[in-house]
Amino acid sequence: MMAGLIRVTPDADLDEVVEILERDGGVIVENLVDEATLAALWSDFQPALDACPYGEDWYNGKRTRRVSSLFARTAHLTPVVTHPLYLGAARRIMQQPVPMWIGKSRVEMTPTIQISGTQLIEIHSGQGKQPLHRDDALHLRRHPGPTSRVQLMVAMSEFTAANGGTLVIPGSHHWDDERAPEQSEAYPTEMPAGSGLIWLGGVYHGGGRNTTDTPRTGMTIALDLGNLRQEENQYLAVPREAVLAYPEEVRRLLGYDRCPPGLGWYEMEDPYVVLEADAPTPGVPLTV
Ligand SMILES: O=C(O)CCC(=O)C(=O)O
Repeated sequence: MMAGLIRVTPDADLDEVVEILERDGGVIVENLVDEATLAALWSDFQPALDACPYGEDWYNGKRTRRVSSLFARTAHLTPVVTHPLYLGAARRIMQQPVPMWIGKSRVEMTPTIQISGTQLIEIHSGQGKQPLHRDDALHLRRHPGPTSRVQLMVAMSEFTAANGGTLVIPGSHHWDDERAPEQSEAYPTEMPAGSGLIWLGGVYHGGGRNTTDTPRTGMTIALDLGNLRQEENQYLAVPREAVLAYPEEVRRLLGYDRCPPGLGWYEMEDPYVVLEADAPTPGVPLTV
């Protein structure tokens, strides 16, 4: 069996990172988030984490705190979600042109990608291992097949084997839907605060057991193909003012974008115009 995941520096070559991801299903990027951004995120998220109760079921973890709607809680996620190795790899892997006929025209349509789910996951002392799972199973898809999700887990605090660092089975995105994952095949993700684990949606993984007396805090963001339903409903989770605090690329990633040839339109237009309109009201023509 192959060893744990490869580590790269933030200035690694994108081609190399894509090759690693397609082969191993995951990669660790050192220093993905700079210290100032990490501190700003902690300051915006700490009150919500402190106020958050533990999960209520075995899957989400009865000793785990989960805080969602992250783009509504901070305006500091741009350098994280647009990191060249994360967004770059997600675009390269998922935005594959799809050929089709429209009448007698042979055309190719390239899908968009979108932010699907966001969450802080704080695993506390006494939390056991989460069942290993594939996150792209949310879309009830079959494996193996083209990647429809590329996900990031940023270590907000250090991840170790002892404190619940994400368990990953390298290469498991190549498996079919019959082979079951075994905990003995999984490697813990060990990385200092500020580093990030990038993995493909078809990779079996899960939160680890925390046997220490300090919590392990991770922040996950998932990018999915734009023709799939978002895991977390970003239109409900992130109010308009919070969306407007982000630059155009991030606003589009939050779902204000049209996936070719024509998914997600508003009044038959690119939904991005809704963010530029004065006061969009359903059924009323836009005044931009
Ligand atoms: O917290 C982690 O390390 C992973 C959690 C996870 O995979 C999940 O909740 O789906």
